[in-house]
Amino acid sequence: MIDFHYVPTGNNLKIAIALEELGLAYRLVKYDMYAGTHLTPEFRKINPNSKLPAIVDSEPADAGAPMAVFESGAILLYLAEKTGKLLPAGWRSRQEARQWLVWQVAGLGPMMGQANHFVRYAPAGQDYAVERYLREASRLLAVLDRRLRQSDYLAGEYSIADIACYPWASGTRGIGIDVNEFSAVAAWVEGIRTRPAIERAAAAILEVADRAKYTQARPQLTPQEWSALFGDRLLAAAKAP
Ligand SMILES: N[C@@H](CCC(=O)N[C@@H](CS)C(=O)NCC(=O)O)C(=O)O
Repeated sequence: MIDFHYVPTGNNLKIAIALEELGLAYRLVKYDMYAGTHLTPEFRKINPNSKLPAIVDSEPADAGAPMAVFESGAILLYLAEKTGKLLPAGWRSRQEARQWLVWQVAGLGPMMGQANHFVRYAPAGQDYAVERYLREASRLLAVLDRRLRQSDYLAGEYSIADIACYPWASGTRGIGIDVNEFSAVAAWVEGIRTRPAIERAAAAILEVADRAKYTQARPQLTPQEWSALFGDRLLAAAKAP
């Protein structure tokens, strides 16, 4: 059994998709990032970075103590290694899958994440930051588009690299980018969206009430919520003994 610690966002959808694609048994442990319910010493033992997603596998490969894994890219690699699936068998394609996975967690995710912050959460008037991150998000989507014009999937066959990129590429509307500007990305998103595992994953973690809460154009946070998400409370949780 795998405990899947999550909040209903794109980084977490990656893990729900992989768990569903792989048919692994999992138990959902939900947090409220606006309320800061993950900012506890208990959760920091699972993820020293206090972010979601994280998993705890009670049946690890070494038959030892339960294994906690954090960082969505590391979790995807862990699940692929555990099952021997969702990573190409061929050596060269496997290198491709790893490269696109790391590209997503080091590039597409952080840049779109910053675009999301400055477009949706930051006080108005941050034009430089908005333009900088939107331009970078568009550049990265153009890189993805070029790759997907050469290949149906990022590593030639459907893999954890596609699963990592999908939630971001399918969620560009939130930052005001029309995915149809990138026709190969749009076609690839549509192809993935109709996979049964994607529907099951979305149904498992993206409840209707949460979608409204997390996808508002300009979320109006209370001072307490802002502090937990971006402010002193977030910092204090990391510094706490
Ligand atoms: N690089 C991390 C990013 C994780 C992350 O930023 N998660 C967000 C939700 S998408 C979160 O936990 N936010 C709450 C917080 O920052 O306190 C990963 O890929 O797992």
